[in-house]
Amino acid sequence: MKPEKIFVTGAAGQIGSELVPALREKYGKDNVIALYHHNVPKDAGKHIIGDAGDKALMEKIIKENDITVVYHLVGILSAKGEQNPDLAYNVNMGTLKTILDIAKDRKNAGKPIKIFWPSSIAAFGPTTPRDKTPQKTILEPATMYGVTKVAGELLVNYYFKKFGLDIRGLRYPGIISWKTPPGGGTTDYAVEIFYGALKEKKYTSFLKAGTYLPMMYMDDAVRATIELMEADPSKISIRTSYNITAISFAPEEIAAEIKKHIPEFSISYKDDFRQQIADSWPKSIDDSSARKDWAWKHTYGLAEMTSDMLKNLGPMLK
Ligand code: AKB
Repeated sequence: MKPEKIFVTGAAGQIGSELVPALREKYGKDNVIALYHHNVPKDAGKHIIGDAGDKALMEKIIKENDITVVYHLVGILSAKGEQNPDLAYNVNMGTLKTILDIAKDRKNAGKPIKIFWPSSIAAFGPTTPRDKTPQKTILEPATMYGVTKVAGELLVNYYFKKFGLDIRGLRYPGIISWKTPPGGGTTDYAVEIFYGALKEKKYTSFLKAGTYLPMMYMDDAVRATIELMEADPSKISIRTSYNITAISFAPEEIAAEIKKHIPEFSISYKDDFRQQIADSWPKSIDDSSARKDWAWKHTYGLAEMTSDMLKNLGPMLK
């Protein structure tokens, strides 16, 4: 069997920068092409610099490299999206439609492409039940980012039903990682707090104490993404995007966990516009469909994640 030929857009982002090496490890370094917009890392490997909204370029890359799998990770996150809603709409919706249309043409030409597309807990909104948020529930987001996630979910489901494209998605919770910092999200406090703890032994949270949000360590997020894409299509009962989660905590709880390693650490609070976004999102998620359909299981709890973050980020900041 010919190896999968994989194309990853948004490769410099928080998830892309860890998913690309994981895919290269699994499928071979020459079989994974990364798309960078401007931030090209030193160890970029096989890559192309360009804009995911450039349809002609995307078509050329996919055709010339006989791409069979696309991880379309390009996107503007929640907080940045509220500061520039037009940008969030154009980037998030425009690039997704471009990739889907190319995949449709390729399928018609007998060259099907499997696609991964990330949704988010931002698809939910203030009218959604906030505890153990079910897979099927009210989707009335209060952010432009969330609007693009709901519209994106409906669009990928439409292309699956109407054109038979194999598209799979996850509603990611906040992702915590040490290799690349996130940018422009509401859950980013849970990463920034580690920088504050290690550099200054203090951190001012832009979310209030008591703000619970669903979260996941990057190792689990990368594994979930690859496991979903490797699952037999007969196991995939949800084509909009799967609820997925690992842990739920509030700022004071992660601070208490950090304090176990750095006793002098202290947290203070000064909330900003991101509080309103966080207040519109679930506190915890019911991901039983993912657990049942393709055996999703997280491995990192709050304690394991905190010690791994401190162990890895510490030397990087020296
Ligand atoms: C954000 O905070 O915008 C993202 C997300 C939950 O999708 N991390």
